[in-house]
Amino acid sequence: MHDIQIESIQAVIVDLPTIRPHKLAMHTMQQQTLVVIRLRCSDGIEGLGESTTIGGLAYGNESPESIKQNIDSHLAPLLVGQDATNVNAAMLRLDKAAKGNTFAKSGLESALLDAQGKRLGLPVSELLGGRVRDGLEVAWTLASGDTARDIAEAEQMLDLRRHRLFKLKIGANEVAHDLKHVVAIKRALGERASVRVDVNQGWDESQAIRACQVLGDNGIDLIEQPISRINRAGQVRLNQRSPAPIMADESIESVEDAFSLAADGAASVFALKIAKNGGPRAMLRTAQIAEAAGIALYGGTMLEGAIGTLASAHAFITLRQLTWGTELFGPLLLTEEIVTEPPVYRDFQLQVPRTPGLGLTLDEERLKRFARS
Ligand code: MUC
Ligand code: MG
Repeated sequence: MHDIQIESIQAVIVDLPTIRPHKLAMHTMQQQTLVVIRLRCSDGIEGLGESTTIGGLAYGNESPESIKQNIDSHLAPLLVGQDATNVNAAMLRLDKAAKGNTFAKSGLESALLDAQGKRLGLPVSELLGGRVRDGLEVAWTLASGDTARDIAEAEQMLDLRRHRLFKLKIGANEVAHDLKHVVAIKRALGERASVRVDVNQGWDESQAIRACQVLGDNGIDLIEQPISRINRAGQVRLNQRSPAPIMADESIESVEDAFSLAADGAASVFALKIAKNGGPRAMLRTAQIAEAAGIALYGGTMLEGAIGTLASAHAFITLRQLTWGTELFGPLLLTEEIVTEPPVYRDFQLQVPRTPGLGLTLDEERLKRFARS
C-alpha cells in the first residue's frame, strides 16, 4: 500500500474550433480534437495531461477515440492504486504491459508530472532538472493553402511581434505549384523572417531531389520530412545532397527510431514531440541521442491545446540547444480555451509559467461545453 495513490484516471475527448482550416499534405483540419487526461490522487491533487493527434488516423497510429479507449480499458487500470509520486515506476509499469501507444503514454506521464509538481510546489521544468532559458521562440505555420492569404498572415504576425519563423505546409499539390507558392512567400518576407517547409512525406525521392535544391537555392532554411518515413535509404541520400538541412518528424515514432536515424545519418535536425516519444521524459532521451550525434533540435507540436503545449514547453526549456526554435503555437490555432489562464505569447516567445506543475487550471464550465458526450 502506497502513501499517496493514483485514485482515478479520466480521458475526456474535447472538440474545439480553429481560427481557419489548417491544410497538411495528408489532411485538412477543420477543428482540433484533444484528449484531456485528469489523474486524481488520494492526497486530493489532480494532474492534467493531454494526448492529441491530427486528423483522426490521418497522421499516425493513434486517434482520439483509440487513445481514450486504450487508456480506459488498458492503461488506467495499470496505474490506479499505484504510487502517485513515482513517475519512473508508473511509466515503467505502462511500458512493460503496453507496446507503442506513445500519445496515450505522453498524456499520462504529463499528468503524473503535473500532479507531482503541484504536490512539491515546483514547476514541471524544475522536476525535469531545471530550465536553462527564459522563454521559447515559437514558429507559426502558414497553412491556409492560399499564397496571398499566407503572406498577409505572416505580415500580421511580424507586426504583432508574435512570430518571425514561418513553416509552410506543402506536399499536397503538384511540386511546381508548391515551389512557386513557397518562393513567392520567401520573396515577400525576405530577411525579416525565417521560412521553412514541412512536406509531411508528400514527395518521393525523385521529386525531392530537385525540389530540395530549388528550396535551398531560394533561401528556405529547413525542409521537414520531405519523403516517406519508411524510405530510410532515400532519407540518408537526401540528407547528404540537399543544400538546406533536412529535419526528421514522422520518421521519429519512438526513442529507438531517433537512435537509428542518428546512426544512419538520415537527418541533421530532429523535431522533438512528447507525443511521438511517449512523454516529456522520453522526448528528452531523444534529445540526448541527437545531442550526442551532433543533430540539431526543434521543439515540435501535434497542435496540442494549452495542456500539451505547456507539457512540451516545460521539457524544451531544459534543453541546452534548441537551434531551430519551437512551433508551440497550438493554443493560438484554437478559438476556444478550456483552461482559466491561457499560455502567454510575447515578443516572439512563449512564456513558460513558474507556478507549480504545468501552471494551468481547467475551466470546468468550458470543458463541459466542448467535451464530446
Ligand atoms: C507536423 O507535421 O509538423 C505541426 C505544426 C503544424 O502546422 O502541423 C504540425 C504537424
Ligand atoms: Mg511535421
